[in-house]
Amino acid sequence: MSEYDEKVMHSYDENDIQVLEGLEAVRKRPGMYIASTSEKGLHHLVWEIVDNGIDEALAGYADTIKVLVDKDNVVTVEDNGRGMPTGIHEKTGISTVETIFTVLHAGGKFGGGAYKVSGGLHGVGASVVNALSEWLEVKVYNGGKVYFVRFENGGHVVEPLKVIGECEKDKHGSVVSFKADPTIFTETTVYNHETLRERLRQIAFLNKGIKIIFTDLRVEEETKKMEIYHYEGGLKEYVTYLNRNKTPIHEQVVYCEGEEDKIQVEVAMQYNDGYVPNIYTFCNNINTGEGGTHEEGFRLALGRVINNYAKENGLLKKDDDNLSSEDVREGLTAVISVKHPDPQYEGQTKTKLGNSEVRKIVSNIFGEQLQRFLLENPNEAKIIVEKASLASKARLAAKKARELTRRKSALEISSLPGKLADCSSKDAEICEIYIVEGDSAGGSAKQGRNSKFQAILPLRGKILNVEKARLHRIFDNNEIRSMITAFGCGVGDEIDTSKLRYHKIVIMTDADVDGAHIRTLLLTFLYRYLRPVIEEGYVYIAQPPLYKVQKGNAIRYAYTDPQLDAIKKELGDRLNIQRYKGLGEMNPEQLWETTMDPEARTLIKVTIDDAIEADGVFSMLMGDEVEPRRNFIVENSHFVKNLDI
Ligand code: 28F
Repeated sequence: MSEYDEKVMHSYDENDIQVLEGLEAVRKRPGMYIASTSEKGLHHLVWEIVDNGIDEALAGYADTIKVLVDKDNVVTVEDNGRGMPTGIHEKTGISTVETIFTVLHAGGKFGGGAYKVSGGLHGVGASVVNALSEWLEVKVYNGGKVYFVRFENGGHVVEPLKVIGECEKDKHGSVVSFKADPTIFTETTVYNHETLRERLRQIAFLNKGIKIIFTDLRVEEETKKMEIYHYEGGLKEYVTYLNRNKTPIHEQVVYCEGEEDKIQVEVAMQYNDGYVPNIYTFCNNINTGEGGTHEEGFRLALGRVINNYAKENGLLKKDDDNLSSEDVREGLTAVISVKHPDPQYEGQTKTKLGNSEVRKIVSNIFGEQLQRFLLENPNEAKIIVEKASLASKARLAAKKARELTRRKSALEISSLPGKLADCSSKDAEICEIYIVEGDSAGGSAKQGRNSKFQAILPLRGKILNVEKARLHRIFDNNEIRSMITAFGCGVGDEIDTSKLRYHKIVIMTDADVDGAHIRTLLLTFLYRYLRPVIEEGYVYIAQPPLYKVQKGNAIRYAYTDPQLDAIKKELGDRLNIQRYKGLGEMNPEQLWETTMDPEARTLIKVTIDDAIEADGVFSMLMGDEVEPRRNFIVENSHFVKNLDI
């Protein structure tokens, strides 16, 4: 018996030892209960507690959730609901509050039948948060009393629940504060402000009427310390927000909601003048990134209703081809949210909704209300049908262009782009391809590289902004065709990353604003048409140095300004400092030493943590509005990191 168990025995009877053994299991194998013990897992702790407050609000008893992060990364979550029950729990013999925080899955097992709506995917319960915390405190306000309990070292109660004071008779609610255990979260116990902010705002969009007040005391600027998310319009406002950097082609957001067999359905959508669809789906407030039956139901109804409307109103001739499902989604921003008492998740990442009954329910509810919207708003209806008809025509042209690309890439080696200096190895795992801006930098890279495993593809000038071009123009573009054929993994729906010829795709551009722009264009293209390549971690950004510092024969490179300062301090005076304006200024050896040599270089891996936010950022960077873009570039000198893409 470990010391851990012994301590437990002094204050608990047999049943409770089991309880605490449960929490010890969580500490031994946290990965079984939360995604990981990295930054992502750390944030899971917050979502777990916030979800419980949201559940209380969805049950109709609370309308405000406060989330506070203090300077030491202690998180406090508060709701104004009924307050966790303070009486003795029938099964455990301890207060229900303590039970909730010490019994695994207490919410489900001991629950009073009301289903948990939020969470779903993580939904592991407050006890897991307790188990993984250095300390955790709960306060309950109810009936004019303030109750309090504190746990330490992964869920050991310090003293049972007790009354510590009085409050106004009509005040009620629950407050949970905790400090994540640094011996579990060894990578970091520092919360990411943006991650918290984005998800809390999203939760507010997904649950109309609930007010979420987010305070982060680590933020320096006084006016930015607190933000309130509160959307009476719910998904309608979410769609307006998602289209904020785009140009909508009709004013009103289509909105519908309904319920059937305890399944709640909510849909909002609006077309913009772009070409890519942005359809986001949720079940129980969790983003179902792989889609599923709710999305299928939505697609079915969208195609059916728009085609029927178009035919009945003479916008489409009787023997014209139907508008395809793709056509009616062009430039569509939509959010589909269902709340389901018993969701089943499938797919590689378990983010695909599998419940088959949902397909029909969404299709019926959304279909009926979309039809009514079109009948009541003939102007919007006309705009929508015209957009889809144009898409249909463009689709046929694009098909031809795409077939051309595909046929070319089928012609093996000879079809590889002429500008590509390929590597000699054919082992994709070790192969790298550098996408380099400009011929002169391309020349240096070709001479400086290790040709065994490093291929160089120089691109000429600015590449096409795929956000602003239809498919056939994209596939007509030489730079884009070169990349697709060099990568070898296909594109769009037909992508197969197992065919990728290089497991590192490295974007190497100048360290100035133009370079940043080209990098963004390239990332936008990859994000829109080769997203799995980013998702599976094959895309990197090279970091060329900003300065060369020379003293006598010694040469040092600085990649950032602080680094330059450090080198200056170290080497003293009489330095010769050269600022690199572009890759072209480096000779091949320098380029190899500083940026391409795997032993010495730093590569930044591009990740998509939140594709929804990333989309907004791309649209903003690539869209017509100049002002937000300028602000963004000014505020984010290291923007790739902040972009989180
Ligand atoms: C800061 C996080 O966790 N809020 C919560 C309640 C309210 C009840 C409850 C919670 C019933 C049987 C499990 C009150 N009165 N915020 C929160 N607010 N849990 S968690 O009940 C717990 C379940 O066991 C509550 C009547 N019924 C339920």
